[in-house]
Amino acid sequence: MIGQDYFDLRSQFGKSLLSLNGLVSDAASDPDHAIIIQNLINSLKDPFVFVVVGEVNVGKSTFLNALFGSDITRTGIMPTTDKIYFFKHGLTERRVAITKTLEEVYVPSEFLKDFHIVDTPGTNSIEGDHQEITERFVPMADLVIFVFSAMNPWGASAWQFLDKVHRHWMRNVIFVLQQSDLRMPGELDAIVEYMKQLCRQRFGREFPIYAVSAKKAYLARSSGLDRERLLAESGFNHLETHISRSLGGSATRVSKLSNALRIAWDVLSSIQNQAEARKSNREEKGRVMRHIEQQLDTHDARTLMKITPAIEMTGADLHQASEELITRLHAQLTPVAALSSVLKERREINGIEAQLQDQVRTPSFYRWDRAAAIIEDDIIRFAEYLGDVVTQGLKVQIRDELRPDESFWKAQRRRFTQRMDQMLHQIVSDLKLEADLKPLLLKTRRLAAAQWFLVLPILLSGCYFAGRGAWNSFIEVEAVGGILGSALWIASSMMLKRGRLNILQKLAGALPDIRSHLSAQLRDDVHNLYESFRRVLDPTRIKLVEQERRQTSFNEQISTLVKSFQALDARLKSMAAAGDT
Ligand SMILES: Nc1nc2c(ncn2[C@@H]2O[C@H](COP(=O)(O)OP(=O)(O)OP(=O)(O)O)[C@@H](O)[C@H]2O)c(=O)[nH]1
Ligand SMILES: [Mg+2]
Repeated sequence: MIGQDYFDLRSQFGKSLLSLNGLVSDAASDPDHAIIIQNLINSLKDPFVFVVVGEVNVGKSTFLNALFGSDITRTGIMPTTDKIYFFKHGLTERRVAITKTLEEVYVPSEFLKDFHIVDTPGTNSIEGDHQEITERFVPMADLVIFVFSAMNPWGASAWQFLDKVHRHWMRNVIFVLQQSDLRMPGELDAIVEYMKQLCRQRFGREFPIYAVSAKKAYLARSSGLDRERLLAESGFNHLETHISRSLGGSATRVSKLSNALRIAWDVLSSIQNQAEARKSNREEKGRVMRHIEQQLDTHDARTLMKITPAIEMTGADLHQASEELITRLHAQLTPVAALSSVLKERREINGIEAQLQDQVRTPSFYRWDRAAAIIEDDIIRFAEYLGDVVTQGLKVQIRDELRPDESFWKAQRRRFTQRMDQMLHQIVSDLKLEADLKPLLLKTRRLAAAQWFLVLPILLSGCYFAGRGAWNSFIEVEAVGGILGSALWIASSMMLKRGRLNILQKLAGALPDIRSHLSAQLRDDVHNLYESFRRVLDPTRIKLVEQERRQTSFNEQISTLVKSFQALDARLKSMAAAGDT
């Protein structure tokens, strides 16, 4: 196709402009940008204008049909072009008379989207109308094709017409020596040479001249039979190469595309700047977000540190209560107390767990309430700080979400002290002090009963032998009683000692236990409160990540466009250079 290179470049440019258009709407940039780009896209559609001039019957219309492989000028139906026909693309075929010498013809041929064709009557038939063509159509033409018949290229009217063409537009003129099939090659060469000479004499310049046979070219294109040979003989190949090159290198077209590209660059740069600004804005927000995360960790640790002494003190309370309990149990868990328990059990262990809990709970309650107040205070102050940072740094209004109301804090305090209390209760009950002591009391009481009711009668029966002076028997009986009594005493003492030791160990073990449970609980509570700030910030965080993702793809699109604009620029420059030479 004629001008293929130019059209390729133009369609590439068109695609780039469409991508740019996409970026413009994505970036929600200046509304003018969309209009500018739309205008640029429309301007690319500007078709080339070809004007054909020549004497009657030299084959102008046939030439046009052959050039575009289409029977638009209908040489068959209307052999003589009687007025100026301006061919344009239309969805249906339609003719609009503009003046009595000019008619616009709309034809649904694809190539007419890119080329507007002006077919003119023979210069020798319209002497008076030369002016309309030279003044109206030649200046708008990208190419003015002067057609001469190879049979007689010397008709005066075409040359006189050329005299009237302003020198400025002469650079767009080419000569076509039509109907070349009617001449021998040698004759054609001589004619071409002579025409060149004539041009030099008459206009002080030469025009590109191509000897062609439109008849053969049209046949090649329409019938397809012996296509290559006919096309080669038609001389159209050279002519088309020349036209394509001159279209691509057309100074007006190249500068038009270059201007369009420059405008598109401007829009792209402005979008790029906007993207840069958005990027630094987002990065700044990212920094603020990271700062907030750090602050959350720091404050979380700080609050925890403030209330850690409460754990130590609760530990100390438990320690003291345990000491007191141990002292009391020591007094009770003796073999003597066991002996006296036979008549009446005075050793009291029911309720020792509850006492232990009460002893720790009373001061702790006050402490945990204080700790809850410290937490509340810290959280409220952090919420204030966070509200400021978020408003200023992230440009988001979340103050209300950050500030829980009074009822939240009441419930929070109650839950907190309750949980601490429950934990204390759980740890003390898990010691199972009473459950351990009960069988010990029972066993030692039984051992004591055995001493009273077995050993004492044996010892007393010794007196009977002593009264009779049977000292040997006395000694034997007393020895048996003594041994039995000592054995029971030792057994009871050891059992009680083990019991005391067991209690001691359990209470000693409870101390680190309560510390670690309380710490874990506190850590969780405080952490959950600070964590709720993170949750409030989640939507903002997600938005930032999403913005970053979109921005990355946006930047990729920008750099793809930059590359294609650079490639277009390079091609336009080389086209301009080719046009200059
Ligand atoms: N042998 C030969 N005849 C041709 C060629 N081109 C056109 N003709 C014939 O020349 C005659 C004129 O062709 P047109 O294309 O109508 O010429 P035109 O210059 O448009 O004529 P007007 O519109 O009357 O000025 C027709 O009979 C064509 O068949 C060619 O390349 N070789
Ligand atoms: Mg014609």
